[in-house]
Amino acid sequence: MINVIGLGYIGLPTAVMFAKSGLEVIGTDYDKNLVDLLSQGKLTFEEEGLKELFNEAISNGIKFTTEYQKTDINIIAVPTPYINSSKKIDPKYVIAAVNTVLDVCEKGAIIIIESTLSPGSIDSFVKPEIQKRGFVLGSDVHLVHAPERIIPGNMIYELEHNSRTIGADEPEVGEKIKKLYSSFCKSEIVVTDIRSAEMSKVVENTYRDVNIAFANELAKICRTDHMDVYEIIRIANMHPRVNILQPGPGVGGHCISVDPWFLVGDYPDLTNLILTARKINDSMPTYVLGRIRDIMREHNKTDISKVGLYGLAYKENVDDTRESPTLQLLERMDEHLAFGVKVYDPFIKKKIVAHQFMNFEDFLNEIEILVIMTAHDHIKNNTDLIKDKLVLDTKNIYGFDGAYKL
Ligand code: SAJ
Repeated sequence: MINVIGLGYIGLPTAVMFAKSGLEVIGTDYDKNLVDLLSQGKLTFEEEGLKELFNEAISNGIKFTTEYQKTDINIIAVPTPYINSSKKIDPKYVIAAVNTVLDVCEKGAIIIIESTLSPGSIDSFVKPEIQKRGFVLGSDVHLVHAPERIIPGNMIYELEHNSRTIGADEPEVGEKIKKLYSSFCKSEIVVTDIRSAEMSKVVENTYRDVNIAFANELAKICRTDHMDVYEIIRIANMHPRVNILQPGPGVGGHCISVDPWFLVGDYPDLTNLILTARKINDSMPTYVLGRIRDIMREHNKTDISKVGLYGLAYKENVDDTRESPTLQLLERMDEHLAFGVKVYDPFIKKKIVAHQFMNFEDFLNEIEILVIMTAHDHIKNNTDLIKDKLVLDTKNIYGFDGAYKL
């Protein structure tokens, strides 16, 4: 039996995927409310294809509980936030989960950590915790790091089709877990040591952050000298060895905007490029604020409450608002005493910020300047409704000639 601990964005899809493949799965989370909802067959977030998979898992007998299970396979998928002041990882949830597994697990159990960890975390935080409790690593308990790689919006497809990494310091344990994941993963599964697995995960997200920062810096350069950054990127990308990403209003989500900080926190003297990239991406919401101010000035507008931000989610077609550029922008506005800006996102069904509208047309009726922050298909399919607005299109989705860009 597999006990999946932490039923959030990663744990839940992983648990249902194993259950769909016919394995006995129990999902554990300390949030009783969440466990109750899942036990009643209700999903806690939206994700393409998740509902069908969840229903299949239920018919295959998946159970949800707040209790840790006595078993030999334990998968931990709890959050790993970073400490804002030191930029280092905060492993407290992983440590707590490991300790509770140790309270109940069978002798010889395998603990698989899926949560992202900074390189060396298992050696410095997890192993000492296990040894302190008198467990012998490699016989009483075995450790594996199997970092996830799935992208919100396409999680289910990617769970099956992305290759993945299994980090284990005991090769035979690595091979056993590789076999376990191949029950649903159709792609290559690489077995390596724990530290390389930790590092490669953080490197993947840092690579993307640095490359997005390059695109964002180009957008700023091009704006200064009235060049079209999108045209320049399009042309440059025709070179066979160039692949520039797209500029945008900032980098959100719980991965790309977080993981590079682990490297900065651990190697402060060596991370010039990575730190600069982080700063560039973090500067983008303020940059958008400057663009809004330019447009207001150009049109002699002074009323900030006539500005509407479209999109609260951190990226297109998801309902996830963690670290979202729009939330970052609202924070900046708040600091500058610019209150009253209107907000709308078709994916966000709960009020989470002031002046948030639940109906698109009501929102449009209240505003003169529309700032597209998230490229949901919804806005792409409704461009005819925004023709009479001044549009700042930070995602370059809107072909209309008069639209302002980053
Ligand atoms: N973004 C840009 N320009 C781009 C691409 C993205 O501004 O050209 C922005 C997005 O709008 C968003 C942010 O970056 O705000 C991050 O979005 P994303 O879609 O690039 O990635 P995430 O954070 O949703 O998921 C990433 C993925 N990692 C990589 O692509 C290397 C995913 O595979 C990981 O599983 C996930 O992080 C994770 O959990 O680590």
